[in-house]
Amino acid sequence: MPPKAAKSKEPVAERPILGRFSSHLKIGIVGLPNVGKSTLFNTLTKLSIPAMNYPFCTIEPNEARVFVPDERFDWLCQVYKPKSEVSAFLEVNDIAGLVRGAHAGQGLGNNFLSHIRAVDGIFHVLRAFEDPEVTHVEDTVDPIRDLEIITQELRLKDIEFMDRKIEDLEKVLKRSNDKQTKLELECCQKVLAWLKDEKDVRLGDWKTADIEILNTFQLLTAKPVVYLVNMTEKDYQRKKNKWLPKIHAWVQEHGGETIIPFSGVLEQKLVDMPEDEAAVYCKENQTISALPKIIKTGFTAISLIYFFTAGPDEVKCWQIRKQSKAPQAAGTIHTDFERGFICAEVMKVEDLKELGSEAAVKAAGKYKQEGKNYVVQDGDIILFKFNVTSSGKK
Ligand SMILES: Nc1nc2c(ncn2[C@@H]2O[C@H](COP(=O)(O)OP(=O)(O)O)[C@@H](O)[C@H]2O)c(=O)[nH]1
Ligand SMILES: [Mg+2]
Repeated sequence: MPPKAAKSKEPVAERPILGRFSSHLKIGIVGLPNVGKSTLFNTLTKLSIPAMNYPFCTIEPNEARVFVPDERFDWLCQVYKPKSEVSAFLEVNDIAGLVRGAHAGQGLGNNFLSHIRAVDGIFHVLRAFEDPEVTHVEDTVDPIRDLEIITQELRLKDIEFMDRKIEDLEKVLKRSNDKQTKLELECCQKVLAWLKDEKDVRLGDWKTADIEILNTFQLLTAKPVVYLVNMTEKDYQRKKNKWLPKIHAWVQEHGGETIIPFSGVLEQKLVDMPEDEAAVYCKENQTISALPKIIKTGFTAISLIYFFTAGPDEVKCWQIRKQSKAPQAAGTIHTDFERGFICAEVMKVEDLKELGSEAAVKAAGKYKQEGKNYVVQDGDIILFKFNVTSSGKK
């Protein structure tokens, strides 16, 4: 993640983020077999939008669109009491287990790896629970070894990809001495050396030009990762597990991304109970579901944010990629909004909450008109002004 976000009105030119620039981003659940991936997926599915609400897109059984919990959204709905409420969602894919040797095709390896290529971020599930009933492909429970296996597989696949890319580029250069091809080749060689040094692409300090080239490749180790540690209900409840400190140390050494402990059995129990019973259970056992945190962290990890539109008809979260400018954001509502973009009228939920009404926010000078270079911030409430003539041109 970039160190500082553009806070001022004048957008600071942020370095582009590794990854696709799209508002349709998704995260995949990755890990060895029998670590709890599908258990996690199935419990998430209970919090998802039913597939029938998407008549125009195919939702595969291994895909779910999970509601993103948000107090700001809930509050806006309370205030506006709209006829329709549309919250943000995280698209999660359950990907079949990877095994040692996957990069070379073991256990349908290439197939699974191509599923990882199609997602924009990774929930890396680690097994830190013992259960003689549940076998482990590597025979013993050892999440550090598992981390090494998966990371290695993804890296080897990227190395193979870069090797092939470099070969292709060298062929092209033999025929023509094209400047752009040369730049690409240099970038690829740099990236290959990095990978061979056993480092993941997402941890590199790449220049803007390199990131632009890298973003055409969808490398597996370029994708953001959130580590999810599956443990027994008891370990999760007392926040203690013998593997946690070791996992923490490993992750610190390999990029320092977020680690979230959870318990597959607990989550399963909770979704199988009626809501009020689940609440009582959590209170009595002094525990909580980890799913809201997992969903929110995954959403942020893949660089998604959302802005709100709010009124008596509808309160809606519009999800966009971080760094989107106002006209692009408007385009998620309607292409006309982007084409005929005039300005965005923006207020913050916090200001509305504090001052009590739109009029009060205006009176306090906190209702802002922003132009086409405004970088939309998470949680902005926006009203777009646009103008499209009948000829369809601005
Ligand atoms: N004891 C225990 N078993 C679990 C837990 N999470 C999942 N399992 C069991 O482990 C087995 C494999 O889980 P599954 O989610 O299918 O793993 P996947 O292969 O990674 O998708 C199933 O029998 C689950 O019931 C957990 O937290 N504790
Ligand atoms: Mg599974």
